[in-house]
Amino acid sequence: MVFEIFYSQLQELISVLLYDFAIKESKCQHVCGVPYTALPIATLLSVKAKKSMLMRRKEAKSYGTKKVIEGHYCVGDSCLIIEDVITSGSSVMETVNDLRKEGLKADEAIIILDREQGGKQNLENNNVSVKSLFTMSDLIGILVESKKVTEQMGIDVKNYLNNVQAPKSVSLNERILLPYEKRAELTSNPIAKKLFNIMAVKKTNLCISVDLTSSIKILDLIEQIGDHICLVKTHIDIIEDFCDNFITSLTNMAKKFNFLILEDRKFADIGNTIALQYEKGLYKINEWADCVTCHSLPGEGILKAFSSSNEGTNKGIFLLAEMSSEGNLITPEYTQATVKMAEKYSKLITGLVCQKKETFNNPEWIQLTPGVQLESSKDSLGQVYNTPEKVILENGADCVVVGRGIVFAKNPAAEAIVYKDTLWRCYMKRISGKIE
Ligand code: S5P
Repeated sequence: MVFEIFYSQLQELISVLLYDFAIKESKCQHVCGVPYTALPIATLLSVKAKKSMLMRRKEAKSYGTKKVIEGHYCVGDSCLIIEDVITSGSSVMETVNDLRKEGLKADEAIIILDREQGGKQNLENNNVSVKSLFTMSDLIGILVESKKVTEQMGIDVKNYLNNVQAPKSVSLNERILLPYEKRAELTSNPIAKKLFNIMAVKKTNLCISVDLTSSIKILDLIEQIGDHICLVKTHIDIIEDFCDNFITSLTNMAKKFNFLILEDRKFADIGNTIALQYEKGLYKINEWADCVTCHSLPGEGILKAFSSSNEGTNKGIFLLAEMSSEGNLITPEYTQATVKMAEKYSKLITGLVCQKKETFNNPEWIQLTPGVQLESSKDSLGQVYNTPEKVILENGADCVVVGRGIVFAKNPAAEAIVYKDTLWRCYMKRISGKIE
């Protein structure tokens, strides 16, 4: 969109239109252009509207004041953000965050062109109202009408914009601060919606990992702790006396106690094999598991396979972005590539299995974090345990996996209550924003 600065008449016309459209009546004291392409138009508007201009540096100076926001302002002043184009809204959000850190009110953004790919919604989720001079639909309509592009091209562009939406985002702090019931409203994955709601209603974010090899013992354990959990995580292939009745009993318990079932199969093969492992064989996982875990290692084919297997059904995937075990080979680049892959298949994704809050900030997904016991420790085979406080308050976990900490406790039912209460207290503290 930077082209407008190459034509002085066009620049003047746009600044007049923007001025009449949104600045004339505004009571704000300052304007601030999103660096760099909106700086020229923001300068023109600041002169025309006689409002002082603030300038946001993308990198703070390494000498002098080291300020990120330059200009004359007082805490509490309001500042209008000017941007040329929005797609996801993330550039506007960076400027908003820096202005807010200075104590300025930055609650309105004026945009020349909204590409209608989710940016407006993302900004509104962050309490920034958006006014755009044009939307992409307006522009395409004008181009089709004046026969500058064909009708078919107009339809293709609109379909593209509908299909390629920016991931929903709120600032990192807000993902962590938003209560589960709010996130249930935001998410587009049906299993994430259910799980957020179950956590909110039952007041538990405890997932039990029932790593036992006897079906009777598993059912007996769940009968004791069913009221205190939101999710049961199985490794179906370790059960020595597996039979279809076990699945019937497990799914009946899921209804009775209102929890979901996650089969921790950690799929990691080519798409075709995944489809067979998911739907066929002894376990027919797709018939009873609400969601499964899956590695991103083989590439997108794995998610395509689940997409077609799950067509028309309400299922979800937890993608492994990080692991809890010592010396695992996952690198930061792998983790970020996994998050990118998840974004492309956002509707299918219930959440990510990961260890750090920085891993993602999409509030639609659930951060499932294993490797948790009441004391930090390790087992003899590389498992690393963090405490409930650490994983919820520092590391951003939304739903916490506990296995042996409960399963092998002297009194699993009593221990489940201790975990549930501790984890819930940490979550309540987190959403209150009172984390030191
Ligand atoms: O990174 C991971 C991912 C998973 S799903 N680390 C893990 O430990 N898990 C699983 O969580 C693991 O397969 C096991 O079933 C559970 C942790 O069990 P615990 O007994 O160590 O609490």
